[in-house]
Amino acid sequence: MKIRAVVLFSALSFASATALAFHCPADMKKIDEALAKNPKLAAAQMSEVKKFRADGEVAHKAGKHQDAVDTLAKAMKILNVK
Ligand SMILES: [Cu+2]
Repeated sequence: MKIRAVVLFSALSFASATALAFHCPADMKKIDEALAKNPKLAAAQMSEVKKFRADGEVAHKAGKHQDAVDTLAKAMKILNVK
């Protein structure tokens, strides 16, 4: 019974880590698409978006997917994309 729980738990945490790993590129794509449309943003907002986008990619490549998703979410909030 205990072993089952451990197996189930590791399967679940693996699945969520994998889901997050796919989440970041999807978010980056949304940000890039929004940026390609020349959104009407103040210069300060635009530089924030670009910073969050870059930081998110760095975190993603470092394997810190939760950090990446959180950072990319800030950029998406400014761009008003979901
Ligand atoms: Cu990631």
